[in-house]
Amino acid sequence: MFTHFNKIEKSVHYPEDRKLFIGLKPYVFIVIGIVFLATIGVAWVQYLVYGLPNDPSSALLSTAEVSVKGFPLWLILCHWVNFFFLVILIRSGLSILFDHPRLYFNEGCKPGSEWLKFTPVKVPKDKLWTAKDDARYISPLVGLPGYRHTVGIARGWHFIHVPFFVLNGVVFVVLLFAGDQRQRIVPTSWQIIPDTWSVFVHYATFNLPIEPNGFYHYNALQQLSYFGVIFILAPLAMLTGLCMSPAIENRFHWLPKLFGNRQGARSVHFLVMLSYAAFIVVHVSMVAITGLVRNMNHITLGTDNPTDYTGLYIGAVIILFTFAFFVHAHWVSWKRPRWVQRNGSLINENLWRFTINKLKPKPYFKKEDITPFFWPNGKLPTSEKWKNLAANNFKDYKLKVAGSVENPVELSLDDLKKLGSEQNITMHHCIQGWSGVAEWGGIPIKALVDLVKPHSSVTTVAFYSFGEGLYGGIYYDTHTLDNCLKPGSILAWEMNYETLSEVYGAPLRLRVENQLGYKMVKWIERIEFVESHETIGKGYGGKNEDDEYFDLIANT
Ligand SMILES: Nc1nc2c(c(=O)[nH]1)N[C@H]1C(S)=C(S)[C@@H](COP(=O)(O)O)O[C@H]1N2
Ligand SMILES: [Mo]
Repeated sequence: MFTHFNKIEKSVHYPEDRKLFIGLKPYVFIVIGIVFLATIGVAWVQYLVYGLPNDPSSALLSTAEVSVKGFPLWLILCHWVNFFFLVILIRSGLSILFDHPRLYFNEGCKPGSEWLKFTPVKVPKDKLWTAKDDARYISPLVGLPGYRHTVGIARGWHFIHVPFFVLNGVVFVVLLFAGDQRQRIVPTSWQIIPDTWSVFVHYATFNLPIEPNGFYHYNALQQLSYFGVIFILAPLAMLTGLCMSPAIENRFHWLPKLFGNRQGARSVHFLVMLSYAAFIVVHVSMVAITGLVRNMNHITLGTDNPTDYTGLYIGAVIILFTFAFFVHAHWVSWKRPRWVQRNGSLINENLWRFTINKLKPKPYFKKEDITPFFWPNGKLPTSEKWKNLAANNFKDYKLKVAGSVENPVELSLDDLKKLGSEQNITMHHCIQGWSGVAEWGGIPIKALVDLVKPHSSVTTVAFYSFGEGLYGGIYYDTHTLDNCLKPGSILAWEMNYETLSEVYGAPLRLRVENQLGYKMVKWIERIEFVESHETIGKGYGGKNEDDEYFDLIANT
């Protein structure tokens, strides 16, 4: 069954303990309870005390003078394309979530402060427990691709489809407003609010309201739900998605503030997904309950025929196609993972390289913002060389800087400190989803560049670690020279005003603030200036890019 995993991969992706666990903070139950009481509870009180309100849908039964009838082809296509993308985004998103199965509203991600977690693990205090250790298994029946620590491929699927999901939405909204279909969805009077409530009271108390024919009219609640899904959920999904990008967050600090902070945005992104999922369940149920055959003709053929099964068959074919797509996507994920990585980069790298990758990080955080917790990640080096250096407080450490340069050098920590230093307080964005704010002190990479004088053909800087990657072999990563010269790009020997500790990357670690965490090599052994990342390792730009199909440019 797991022929696609070798032994090491199996131990990472298919752990012994695969139990699903859902943990909610008690206050979340109180919030859910209040929401429940404020809606269904109030509906029942109204029903029991005052009786059922008038059903506003009775006014919608006459279809004689309706001007907008049925659904044009563009609307039908956009609807199904949207369905298809939404399922991909939800399934791949869940796979991403389970790589850091905790959701917070604070930016430090301290274990125990999460409002929701999908892990039974209590982070141990007496031993090193990294964010990678903390990743959880998710069934491939639910997540795309599922299993444990498959965030690279999951992100591939997610981000390949995001631009098309957005494009489909833009096409839909433009055509909606270009013609008269907007009248069906966009409310024109505040009367929609009390009408929606009346319809809701009917549903909540199991008194099915009058059902207008959706070919001509939606009831108020239906109209408002469709409006909300299109004009509230979709923009929220996009906005909260943008907030999680290190390149964007670092330049536009006000953006994640709309949701409190980056983790607030991540939590809202998840809640938007839940709302979409809930909408799909209710929407599909209602389609089935209120005249499946007729409704399916509406949304596949654009006809209003209560007996013709063609619409139902077309719908079934679309759903079968979606299912077949996922079977294929899972096969591709394991047999052709580079395909996912390559297409992800074809679309997104080109999109980002000329846009958000150019943004310059801006200083923002203050001393008080430093978070009390900062997830550690990566495998401590096990080499004798590093251990011996560490035993002597890295006094004998020499950073080698070479490659295509005029003036290769070897520098001790003291030499480096003489060359220059700066201190920055920044937010770290791990690909897994967690973040943390810390102070970093070290030498601007620019000072090194000025010293070694790279040849004009150099485009890329490679940083090699003393430590190994998850699947063995030296950990390394590359950055464009351009990103190494951005504000905040430093080699740090100091964290939170103390000497960088072993766990966090001693003697030196990288900070390049517009990138995700995996690009910030810890335990740096040497630096090489090169013409292209393709000549190093397997040629994808870094250890995780080689082995775990991560992105070369990590802006999102
Ligand atoms: N050598 C090495 N550097 C590494 C890693 C690693 O596994 N090995 N992990 C990276 C990842 S995924 C992250 S999020 C950050 C974590 O830095 P921290 O331990 O300071 O939080 O280090 C990065 N640098
Ligand atoms: Mo990370």
